[in-house]
Amino acid sequence: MWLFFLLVSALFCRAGVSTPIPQKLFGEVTSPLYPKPYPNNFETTTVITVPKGYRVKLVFWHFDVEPSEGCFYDYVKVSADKKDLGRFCGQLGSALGNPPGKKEFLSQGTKMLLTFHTDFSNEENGTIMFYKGFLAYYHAVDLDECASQHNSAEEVSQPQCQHLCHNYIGGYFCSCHPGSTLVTPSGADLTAECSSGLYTEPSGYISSLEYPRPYPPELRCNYSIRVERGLTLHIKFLEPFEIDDHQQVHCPYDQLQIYANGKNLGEFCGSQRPPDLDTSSNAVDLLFFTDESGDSRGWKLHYTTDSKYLPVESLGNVC
Ligand SMILES: *[C@@H]1O[C@H](CO)[C@@H](O)[C@H](O)[C@H]1NC(C)=O
Ligand SMILES: *[C@@H]1O[C@H](CO)[C@@H](O)[C@H](O)[C@H]1NC(C)=O
Ligand SMILES: [Ca+2]
Ligand SMILES: [Ca+2]
Repeated sequence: MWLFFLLVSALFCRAGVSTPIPQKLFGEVTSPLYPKPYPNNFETTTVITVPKGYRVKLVFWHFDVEPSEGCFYDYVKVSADKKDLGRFCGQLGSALGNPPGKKEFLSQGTKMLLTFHTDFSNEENGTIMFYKGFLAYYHAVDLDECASQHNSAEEVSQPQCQHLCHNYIGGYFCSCHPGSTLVTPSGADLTAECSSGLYTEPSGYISSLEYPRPYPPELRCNYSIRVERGLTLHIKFLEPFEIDDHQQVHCPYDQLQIYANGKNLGEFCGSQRPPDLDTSSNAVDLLFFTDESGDSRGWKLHYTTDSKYLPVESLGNVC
């Protein structure tokens, strides 16, 4: 039903009201017939859409639209986030009208609208003029969700991280200060498609999907080990261990987080195996998040238990 609605609205749009451009990372928008003179009595709105997690950046490369006071006759109007970013006419480099110059237009959200409007003629002092219209290029730029968190003036309606926010190209994720419990990262459903699940045997192996071949993109996995009270879990990672990494930023793309009794034992990535862990706990969760790209081989661990009397521990604070 929903799909049907989308199809119908797409067809309706193509019939002339507006032209949605399918989500792409870059592209161009021109006036009709560009670089030939544009038609009179024309109005169209082009909707540029980029994927979630990106914003639209647009620049005019050629601009030649009938100039007028207040751009009353012919104009290009740029808008985004329900705000007008300007109404333009004239020629790049000319003082007549209001040409956009080399200005870069940037949206907050994933959409930018370009309305092109022309009146009934292109005449000046009785001479018919030929204006070529415009050529603009756009591309998707990363939205730094973590920066907008510090800048409350921006009206990005993103769920925000309570503790640490990590930006990456096309998205972001939240994490906790070490020693506290993770509340589901914003926007991330812990999906079940991870062979995730509950491990209750006293020992076993757990690995990322497809290991040792590259793991899939966009995972939100939660592997939980629960053994009887009084038993304590040991975890040893095997070779190869490989998770997408960054030289300056700590695990911005993909990461494996380990929690024991709700306490964060660390966030791991790169090609260095985590140390052998004596968790002093009978409950361990491994959260594995991946972004949309990469070809690292993943991880595999062997866990064992031994019995040791454990003091009753309080759980970490929810962050
Ligand atoms: C039209 O007339 C105005 C003033 O009469 C003049 O400034 C302008 O240059 C003329 N434009 C053209 C294209 O001849
Ligand atoms: C992971 O799964 C365990 C067991 O179901 C649950 O207690 C824990 O809260 C989950 N972690 C997250 C971050 O959802
Ligand atoms: Ca005109
Ligand atoms: Ca981002």
